[in-house]
Amino acid sequence: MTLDNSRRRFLRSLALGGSALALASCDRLAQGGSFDALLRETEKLTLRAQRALQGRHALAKEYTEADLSPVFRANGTQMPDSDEYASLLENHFADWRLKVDGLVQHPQSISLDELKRFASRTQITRHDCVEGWSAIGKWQGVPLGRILDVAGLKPGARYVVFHCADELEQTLDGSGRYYESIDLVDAYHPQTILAYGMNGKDLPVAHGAPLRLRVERQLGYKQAKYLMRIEVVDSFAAFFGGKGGYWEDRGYEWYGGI
Ligand SMILES: Nc1nc2c(c(=O)[nH]1)N[C@H]1C(S)=C(S)[C@@H](COP(=O)(O)O)O[C@H]1N2
Ligand SMILES: [Mo]
Repeated sequence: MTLDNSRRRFLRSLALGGSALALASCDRLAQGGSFDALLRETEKLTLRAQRALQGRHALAKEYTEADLSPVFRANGTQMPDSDEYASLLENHFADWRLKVDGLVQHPQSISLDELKRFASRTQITRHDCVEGWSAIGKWQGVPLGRILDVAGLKPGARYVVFHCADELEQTLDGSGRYYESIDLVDAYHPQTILAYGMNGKDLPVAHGAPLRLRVERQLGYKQAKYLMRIEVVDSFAAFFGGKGGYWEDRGYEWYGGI
């Protein structure tokens, strides 16, 4: 019996209900190889059920080079407007450091060269902005989990807050500065990376140079650009509007699941 045949019979037995399924299964038991086919079908059902249950652990779809968008639009800040950023850029980010602090055992100050020496991950994914546009890009960077492991989480750690270089509004209390946050499930997701490369080149300024977050199961506004500091916290209630991000403080969902 061919696989196609056995699949058809399996599906038909499902349509016919329990007793027919029992008969079909016995039939299969007698036939060895086709019983394997039945198992494979069952496995597929289990996988689908698991994915549905796991939800946030599932991988975002990855694409191929042929799918890359010819134009990847830049959105939000495209050049941070500060003297500090201007001088970092002028020096090709040689003086830039990623600070990692908060609820960590070993606070870090990591240069771009050091980041590039960690094993990297490259992924081609689709970016979806709430404003209604999407683009497929290739991202290269260090898994965030690797950096968190180097820093060592302290008990009580629950969220990772990303502090960015750009201000969207000039305010006295700093609440106009872009920031974002994710929980540790997303922080340790294999596709969550600190990206320094885009489409095979250094991350362009318009897209967040020298470093941005890619958290692929979530919407565009979670993909914080111009990273300066990563802070591990037990709550983000004390930051600015208390909702965990610049746009969240202005009404967007904190979990921007796609
Ligand atoms: N620091 C910072 N990060 C940001 C933004 C921003 O304005 N500043 N805009 C967000 C939004 S709404 C989107 S859609 C993406 C846009 O990324 P892109 O410019 O690479 O397309 O960055 C997100 N991250
Ligand atoms: Mo966006």
